[in-house]
Amino acid sequence: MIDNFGDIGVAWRLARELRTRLNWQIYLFLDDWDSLRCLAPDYANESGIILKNWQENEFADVENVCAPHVVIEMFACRLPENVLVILKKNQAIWLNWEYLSAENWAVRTHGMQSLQADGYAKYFWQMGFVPESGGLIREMAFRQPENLIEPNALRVLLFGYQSEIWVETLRAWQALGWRVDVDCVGWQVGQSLHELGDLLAENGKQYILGSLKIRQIDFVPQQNFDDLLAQYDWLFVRGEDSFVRAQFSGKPFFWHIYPQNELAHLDKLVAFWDGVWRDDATWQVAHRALSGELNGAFRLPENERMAHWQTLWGCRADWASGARDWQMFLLNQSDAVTRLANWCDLYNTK
Ligand code: TRH
Repeated sequence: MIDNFGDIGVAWRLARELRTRLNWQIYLFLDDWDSLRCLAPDYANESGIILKNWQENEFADVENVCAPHVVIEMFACRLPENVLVILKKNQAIWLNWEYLSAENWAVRTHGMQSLQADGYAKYFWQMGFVPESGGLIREMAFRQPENLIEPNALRVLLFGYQSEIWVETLRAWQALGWRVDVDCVGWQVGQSLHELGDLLAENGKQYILGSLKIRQIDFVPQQNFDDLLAQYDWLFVRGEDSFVRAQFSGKPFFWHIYPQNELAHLDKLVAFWDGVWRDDATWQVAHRALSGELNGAFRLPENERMAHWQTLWGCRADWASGARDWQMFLLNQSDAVTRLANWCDLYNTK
């Protein structure tokens, strides 16, 4: 999808891990090569992953593709006819790899069969945060990177979608007199700052807003993304894959969820935070209010917004420790590829 990296981000991460961990031969079909180039500038050197052209609902270049054991349909992309023919001829396992959600229905439907009109079974793979779900993609080699920078101000990364709230947030921090180094990555936050307050200097330069220093930074390859996150105290992440990496980083974070029609994304948001924090400490209430506003649930009066930030600042040690607890909860579970390998083994012995 234009200007978004989540679909290819998850597909690429999964492809690499299936290859590295399970030694599967991967054919990855895609229609947006520019997005892949941003995430993986040296994708052509990735051994064991063969990239192929694909056009939604129309065409997939299946020339010289080996008979598949498993076909993964990412995010309900709908397989072209020629792929369906090969899949069925080879009696391959057919998985529908869904968007990540903490909602109960997602956990309930993980691994469920959906019989097609001709009786062929497709199975739902629901990534998730609990052992009963399809898990999260975490590389076998994953180690929490070290924070190498000795900060003399709070360091915050903003990777989100366009919104008026960015300007309001920065103004609140300024009014509170915080010393913050703010780095924006991706074009959307920078665009919001330009359009709404002209708070962002040209690439590479800093904009000073009271006690805030605001910069636009370059997009890094996906392999370096965890290292990037490690350099900040607070993270604002979005979508799906950066959201998961923020959780693995153990840093306090806000999730700017991909907006959906009729605010359907708010159910996903609530389901996630309800799972992370089960009590209602004052700072958690503040976090939820700010998170709701960021995600378009409501607009806070300025004084309330400031009060919530102040609360969160006062309780930043609790917030950080909550984030580390959640990180450990996730790291102590098996990852999606381990679960997938086990699931396929079980399937094959049926
Ligand atoms: O790009 P996104 O907004 O993707 C979204 C979501 O996945 C959403 O669910 C989907 O429906 C929509 O696209 C179409 O956010 P996400 O998922 O965090 O993906 C960003 C990817 O970019 C992730 O793999 C991390 C990577 N990345 C880098 O590799 N380097 C960078 O510097 C940055 C900022 C991100």
